[in-house]
Amino acid sequence: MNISKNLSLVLSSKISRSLQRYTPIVALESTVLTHGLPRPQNLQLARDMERTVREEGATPATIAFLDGHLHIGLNDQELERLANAEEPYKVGPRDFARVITDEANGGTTVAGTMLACKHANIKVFATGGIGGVHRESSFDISADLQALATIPMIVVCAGAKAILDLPATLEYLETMSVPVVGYGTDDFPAFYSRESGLDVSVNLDNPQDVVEFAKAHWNAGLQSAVLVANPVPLADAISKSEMEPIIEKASKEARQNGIHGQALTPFLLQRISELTTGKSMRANLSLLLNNARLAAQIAGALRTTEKRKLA
Ligand code: PSU
Ligand code: MN
Repeated sequence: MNISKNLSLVLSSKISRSLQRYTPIVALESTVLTHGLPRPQNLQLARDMERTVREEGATPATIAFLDGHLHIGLNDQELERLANAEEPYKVGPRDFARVITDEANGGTTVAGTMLACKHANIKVFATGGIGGVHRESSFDISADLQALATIPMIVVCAGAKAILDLPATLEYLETMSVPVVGYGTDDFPAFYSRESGLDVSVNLDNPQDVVEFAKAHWNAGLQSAVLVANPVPLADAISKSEMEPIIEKASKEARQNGIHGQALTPFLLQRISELTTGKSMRANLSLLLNNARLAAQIAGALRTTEKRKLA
């Protein structure tokens, strides 16, 4: 183990330029590539998400560890390396030291990506679904919630993954002062489904309003994130009643096989994809792109607001 290792940030040339010129940036996580999706869909998705962000006029920053260095923005060759890496780490905040000292490759979770954004001063981030309180064990609480509680940025997701205890997850977010913005909805989205039957904090339906809301939140002295919950596009949504028995079945299998900790979320996502013969994966891909698009629009609105303030 190399004990003198510090965090080494590697900014891609595009991200360095964008930070200098103050143009909009959207961070993208990479656990979804290393642990959330199978090959080759993972690499395809990574490229599609980056393209979607660019189409909306922002610069994508996929964040990941390569050889123990924290990369902010990957070029295509690096994306490919990550997507095909052998036994990559799943890197949340507590795994930073391990991936650095092992000089390993890893995909950053929502929480890990947020920690990276804090170092790189990136304020907008798109993901699929955040982690939360697991159903089987109320002690299995994703570090994503802790990161949302302490890192001030705008995180766009399609709600929390439906495999979770959603009421408990929302309670936790309330305790940690994380406002949940329903994007064009009063109902907290449940990842594969557009609705969960649970309330959001506020319903906003355009990027500018999201930015103003976030500014008001931070100006009130809070250091927590603003979570934007963007429902999966209608064409790819799966109803709650269709998903629930499948989630129950996958959760039961996880319990029977003693799967827990970091392995639980990837196991459930994969089992659900098998049980729905790929339908859940299509919903997953669709919502990821939808979130990348919205995050890019929000990043654009944020830059406009800040430039106006500077002028
Ligand atoms: N959303 C997806 N697929 C994923 C994840 C989210 O559509 O693979 C990942 C995220 O990186 C999230 C992580 O941070 O799962 C949560 O893992 P855990 O529950 O172990 O904290
Ligand atoms: Mn967990």
